[in-house]
Amino acid sequence: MDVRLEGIRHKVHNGERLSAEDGLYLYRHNDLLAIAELAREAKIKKSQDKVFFNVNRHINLTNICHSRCKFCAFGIDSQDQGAYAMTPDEAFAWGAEVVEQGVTEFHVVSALHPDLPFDYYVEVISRLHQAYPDIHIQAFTAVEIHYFSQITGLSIREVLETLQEAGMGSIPGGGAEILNDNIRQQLCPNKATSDEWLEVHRTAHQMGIKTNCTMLYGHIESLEDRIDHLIQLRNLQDEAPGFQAFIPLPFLPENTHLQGISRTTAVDDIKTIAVSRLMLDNIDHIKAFWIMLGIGIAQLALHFGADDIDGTVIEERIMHAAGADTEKGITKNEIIRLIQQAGYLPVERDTLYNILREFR
Ligand code: V47
Repeated sequence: MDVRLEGIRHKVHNGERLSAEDGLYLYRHNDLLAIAELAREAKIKKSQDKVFFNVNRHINLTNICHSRCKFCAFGIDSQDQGAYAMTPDEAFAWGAEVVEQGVTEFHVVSALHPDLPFDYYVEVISRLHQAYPDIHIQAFTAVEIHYFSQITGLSIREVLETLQEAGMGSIPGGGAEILNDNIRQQLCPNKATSDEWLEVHRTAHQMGIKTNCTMLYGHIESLEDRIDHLIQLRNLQDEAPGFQAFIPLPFLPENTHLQGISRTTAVDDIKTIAVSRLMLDNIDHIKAFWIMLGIGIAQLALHFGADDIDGTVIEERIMHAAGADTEKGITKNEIIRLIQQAGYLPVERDTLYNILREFR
């Protein structure tokens, strides 16, 4: 009998918090099915047999970025071929064209554009919100919010208040990468530090704005760094609750400055989902983002603790620039089928996890 694993099992059964050492032990453990069993137990306690999805459209306003993170294949210079910045009219049209398809969320993220003023972003949100007040706008990662504060001189709270007034409903989880400044210095020195990223989410939560959180893994970080990242998210959630979902993002190396690094393996992806479910006892949802994991692994992830499979997405760009070979969007019926086939109950949700419809 594996005494250490039994100890962890005991904690999971009793709803006790796992330590950093427990998390590392699980990551290094080879009995995938034992880990699955524990993570599934934790998932069932949170969301029973439900697996959530939503119908959303990603709107990536521009790819012109001064940050140029080494892991990113999306951001480019304004002179580079393929550089674009949507006008507010174009951004509006991009959203408007899918409204008939039953979209309940616009997911708006872009890049750290060197010249576009904050007013531009406020205008885009405001126009979408005024025309479609019932569609939730999840917009701008903490890194973008921090950048808006830098270019305007407004505080983080003031930036958030302005966006909220314009119609922003919640904040996505991007830009977290790995919350370790040595690693950020190597990968993404020109954007928010770990503390700055956490501070944006802390402020949002204190204002009652819900947010998500992510972890970019499978590049230069160690397993210890990943566990430390999870614990920082867990600590913030204890201090100022507001994270709705955690989304682990496997690094896709194609077209990036880190091309010598191989893609993560299926075992690593699945373990990361399971360890996240078990470590993040205070975050309700773990999202298997099918765009990055691939549909097959995303489906398997539902047996390893994930209870959300993101949405229909409709035209994703950031991950496809980095070699994601999945479709740019899938239909609602396909999502329902892949959740049902995995033996779970598909539940269409809105951005704030209100249940819109169950597909029994
Ligand atoms: O912050 C960039 C990551 C993030 C690559 O909140 C890459 O519901 C892998 O955060 N390989 C943006 N990852 C996307 C994001 C997101 C996606 C879906 C749902 C939600 C949510 C958030 O994408 C970036 C960065 O961590 N990223 N380049 C790459 N080559």
